[in-house]
Amino acid sequence: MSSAHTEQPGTPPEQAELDAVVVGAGFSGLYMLHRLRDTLGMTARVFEAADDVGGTWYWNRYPGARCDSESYFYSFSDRLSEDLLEEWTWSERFAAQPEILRYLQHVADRYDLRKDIRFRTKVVGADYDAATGRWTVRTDDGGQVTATYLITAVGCLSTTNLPDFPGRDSFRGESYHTGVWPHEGVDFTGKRVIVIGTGATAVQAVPEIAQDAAHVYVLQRTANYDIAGGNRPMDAEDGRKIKDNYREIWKTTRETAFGFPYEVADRTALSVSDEERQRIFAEAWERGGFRLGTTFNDLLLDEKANETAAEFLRARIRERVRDPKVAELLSPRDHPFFTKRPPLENGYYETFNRENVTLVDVREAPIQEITPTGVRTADAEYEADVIVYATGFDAMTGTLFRLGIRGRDGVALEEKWAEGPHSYLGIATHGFPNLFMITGPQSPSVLSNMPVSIEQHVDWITDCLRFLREQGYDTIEALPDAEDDWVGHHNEVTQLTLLPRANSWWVGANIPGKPRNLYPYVGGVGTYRLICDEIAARGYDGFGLGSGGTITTGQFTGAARRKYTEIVEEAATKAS
Ligand code: FAD
Ligand code: N01
Repeated sequence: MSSAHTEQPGTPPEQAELDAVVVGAGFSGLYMLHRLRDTLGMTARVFEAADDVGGTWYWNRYPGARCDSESYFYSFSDRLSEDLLEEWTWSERFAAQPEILRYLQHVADRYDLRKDIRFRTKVVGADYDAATGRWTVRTDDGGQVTATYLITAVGCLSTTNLPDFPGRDSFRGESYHTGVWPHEGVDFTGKRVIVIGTGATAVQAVPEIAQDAAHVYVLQRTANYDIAGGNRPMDAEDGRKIKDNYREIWKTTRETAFGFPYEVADRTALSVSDEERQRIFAEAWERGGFRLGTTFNDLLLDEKANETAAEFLRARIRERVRDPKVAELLSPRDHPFFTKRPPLENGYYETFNRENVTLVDVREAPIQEITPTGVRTADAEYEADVIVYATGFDAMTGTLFRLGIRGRDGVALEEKWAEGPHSYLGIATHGFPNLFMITGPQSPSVLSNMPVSIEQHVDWITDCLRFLREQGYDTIEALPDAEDDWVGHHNEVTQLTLLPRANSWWVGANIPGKPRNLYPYVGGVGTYRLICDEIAARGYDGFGLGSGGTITTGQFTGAARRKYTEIVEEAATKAS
């Protein structure tokens, strides 16, 4: 298996006493470092396993990789800098990986962030010492630093999932996981290629690979509802319009349910006639991107409403794929629309009209083993020169658990969360004082346009650290009652939606043995922000506060519960 990671000789291992350690140098780690250092004047170090900034956009270099939030809001907002918004112009509606990586490199340079980032350095352990109230963080180069605050910026999708197929290592050809793609690229010209998986990654990669390969076998276990992407170049006029309106755009992203600058329409799917519904779907389809999901407010809540969107999408597949049997195989029937993350596609379905592309149903005839020459399924053998694993990630907790975090009394995070995440707001968890998790499980995270959620968490953490300093504290810990209350609310909202119905990575179903829970919070980005703000405004309600590792004050009044109830009642009304 090839990897993008390049080993280079490092500088001597670090030994330092810091205010904060941040793990990860993607969107989250870069912005967090800027805030810690330049807003709060703290000493901070970022540890990053890769040899450059970028996170997702450093690792995922497979052909066709691009964002599916539109670039103009898949970036830092006016919270970071209005000048940067003015200065940077995106070349495409959905920028490709190299351009997003260049953007993040530009941010790192513009804010002089690299000098406090230690690259090629993996965090392998973090122990909380209750006697001193400090974290000791160990790195794979033998380094050891201590810090008052430990902030994870490790991303939700940064640990690859490589299924343990029998014989996997016996394959004599080349094999790659899309999430650790080689920097030099892969030449598919004239090669027979097997792609395993049909998630968002495969949907981007397959059309590109098919252009060069002799033949591509696409091994599909679950058909997805792919939405038209509608990518196109951005011209100067597009750029100007966005720049002229950025304040309004960013304000909207912070208030809407998914962190996009589109409002979810305030109507239910069955409240309009069939013709009207089709017209609304078709218009959203034409505009491309996730707008289709915002056409009606009950698509995630009501099965009948959902089925109208599902059938609209199946009809688009039938129109575009010539062979009716292939079209049917590509049409999802086993889960509601948007209960698995819908990929955005740009020509994916037409790819199956090519003579050199074969769709293989590995639900009907599962993969049995990887052989030296390819893949054997229950009913056939497929020979290949290259196997591409587009098999996704051990999302949300996969990377957090690999950090080796131990809180009070040496309890490991994975022990505490053995039955699934148990957090307060997805940011903190009892027993792990001064640990903050940017886009942690049970926060909106992957159910949102992530830069908006990342900025919200980073800004909230920054305000919290400032508050602690101003009040003479340096220790903060989620209280058990507050955490139970949050988890209870999280589960209640989840159960009102259709999301538990699908075997998605959102519920951990892609990883054998992973506890089945909804990992992201589905109550909405805008309302989640209000909850977090209210908790902060009440002196960090639900958190214990103190100094040197000792909590001396703090209570849980349930101040934000009013908001929880509103969210649940609103969802219940739409669902009925
Ligand atoms: P990441 O970008 O994942 O960065 C985390 C960093 O932590 C990595 O560089 C990793 O090397 C480092 N790290 C992890 N563990 C350690 C360790 N132990 N020691 C040191 N370093 C460590 N989201 C959207 O909202 N819109 C999109 O269009 C979109 N497109 C995506 C496309 C792809 C292909 C993928 C995989 C994800 C996409 N996402 C998208 C989600 C994306 O992950 C986030 O938008 C965002 O990039 C996350 O930034 P981050 O900084 O939080 O995490
Ligand atoms: O991963 P996935 P991904 N045998 O988990 C299949 C973001 N992203 O890398 O559905 C056979 O979605 C699995 O099958 P099934 C985005 O958030 C965004 O594609 O479990 N098949 C599935 O088809 C996205 O959701 C973009 O039945 C196996 C596939 O592998 C997330 O990253 C682009 C298998 C994995 O799909 C992850 O996307 C890319 C097995 N044992 C990614 N194990 C944008 O466009 C797994 N599969 C912005």
